[in-house]
Parts: sequence; C-alpha cells; structure tokens
Amino acid sequence: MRTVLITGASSGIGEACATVLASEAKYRLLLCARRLQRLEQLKQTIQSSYPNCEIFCFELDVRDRDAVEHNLNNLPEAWRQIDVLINNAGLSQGLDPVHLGDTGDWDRMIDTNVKGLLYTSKYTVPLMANSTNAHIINIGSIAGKEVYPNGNVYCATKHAVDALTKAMRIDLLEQGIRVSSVDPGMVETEFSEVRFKGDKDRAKTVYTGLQPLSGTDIAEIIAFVLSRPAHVNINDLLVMPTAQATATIVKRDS
Ligand code: NDP
Ligand code: 8X3
Repeated sequence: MRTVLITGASSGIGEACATVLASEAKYRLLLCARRLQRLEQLKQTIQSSYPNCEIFCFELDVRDRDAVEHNLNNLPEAWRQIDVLINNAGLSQGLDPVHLGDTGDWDRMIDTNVKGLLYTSKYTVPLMANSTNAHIINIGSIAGKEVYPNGNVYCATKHAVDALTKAMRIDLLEQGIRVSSVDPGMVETEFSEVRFKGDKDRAKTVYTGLQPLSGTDIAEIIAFVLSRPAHVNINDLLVMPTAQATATIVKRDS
C-alpha cells in the first residue's frame, strides 16, 4: 500500500484522483483542502464503494505556511510516512489585461499555485524519507507551456510550476524521489466558476460546443504515471481535449 497525499481533493481533478486511486486498492489516501465537509462527504462516498480504503481528511489552506508545517508535522501516527504527493490545489482568478488586473487575484494565484505548492512539498519530502517508491506529481497546465491573452498571472504561476518540477527533479535525485508534472488543457471542473467568481453562465461558455476533459480523464493518467515501474519516470505529460489544439485554438460545434 502506498500512502498518497492529495491537495485540493474537495473538487475536480483532486476529487477524481481520490476516487480513481481508491478503486485500484493499492493506495491509502490523505485528503486535504479548505472545505473539510466536502472531503468528509467524499470519504463516505468512496468508502461506500471501497470499504477497505483507508482515508484521513484534514482541513488545510496551502497558502498558510504555518498551517502546512503544523498539519504535516502532526499527522496521526499511522499517517506519518507518505509515498506520493499530488500537488493539485490551485486556482485561477480573473481574466483581465495586466494593467486592469486585480492585485488581490494575483496574490491568491501566486500564494496558492506557487507558494502553496512549495510549502506542501517542503514539509512532505521529510515524510518520504523511508519510502521505497516516492513520487511527487505537480499539476501544471497548458498555461505553463503557453501564454494566452489576459492569462498573464495564472500563466506565470503555471510556468513557475513547470520550473519547480524541473528543479525538484534535480534536487530530489539523490533521494530517489520521482518528480513528474501532468499538464492538462481544458478540464471541466469548478475551475472556470472559480476564475469567474461564481458566474456559472460565463463558466459554462468556456466548454460550450466541445468535449472538454473530465477530472477522471486526468486522474486515470495520474494513476498511469504512478503505476510505472520504479526505474521509469514520466517527466512531463501534456494532455488536451481532442477539440483543443492550443490554449486558445479550439474547434466548437456550431
Ligand atoms: P477545482 O476548482 O474543481 O478544484 C480546485 C481544488 O483546489 C479544490 O479542491 C480547492 O479546494 C483546492 N484549493 C484551492 N485553493 C486552495 C487553498 N488555498 N488551499 C487548499 N486547497 C485549495 O479545479 P480543478 O480541479 O480544475 O483544479 C485542480 C488543479 O488543476 C489546479 O492546480 C488547476 O490550476 C489545474 N488545472 C486545471 C485545468 C482545468 O481546465 N480545469 C487545466 C489545467 C490545470 P477548497 O476550495 O476546498 O480549498
Ligand atoms: C487551466 C487551463 O487554458 O484556462 O490551466 O489555462 S487554461
């Protein structure tokens, strides 16, 4: 059994990762996010299908350095060795040109997508010391490979994730910790609702006339990356809907 820590497991890709990994009966799940109630509900749902799947949920805002340190240093005894970290917690806020951008949005994206990923990694790596099969998967994005109009700060945070994945692969080489990134294009989750601050209609238009990826599509790919033999590392995996050629060029049914 490998113990997996998933950040941002209360929704979308993180939630799907928990469900898919539980179905494989090879993983114990440590789930965190700010919405603890959603995590507890997910735990119940998963355990109603997979009663033997061990799950521990805790509330965590990855932007809070002290909370990340405290929670990871004070996990229950049975959960103090971690084999897999899925750095998934992240968000986009707003879609405006730089000179009109909201600085609060910028702070939330940088603090969550970059600093949150760093804090979680820093305090998880020591818990991987006794693992014989340690693996960190960072969730990047097509936005970490390209820059698109008004995507400025979100794209910058995902370019930073791309750089940090490469850096962590170098820094953690001696410890034998594999580091991969999985970089999706459009995935229909709560992502666009969060970007547009609850405007569900605007969020829906992002996916109108095409079939986006689902959280499960990404989770199945993550399960594949994790399932490679210990001597094989998938460094970087970019995955797009068939109807999406680049960040902005998509084919929609008319
Ligand atoms: P969702 O909005 O559905 O899920 C985001 C998750 O991140 C939620 O569980 C949320 O939990 C968590 N989260 C956000 N802020 C924090 C925080 N400060 N501390 C802890 N958890 C936090 O979106 P997705 O599933 O789509 O997003 C997951 C990842 O995938 C993100 O990194 C995103 O950038 C990336 N991505 C998404 C794509 C897409 O098209 N959807 C494409 C490419 C990459 P809670 O609110 O409970 O804290
Ligand atoms: C999310 C996908 O294209 O909105 O990372 O940046 S995109």
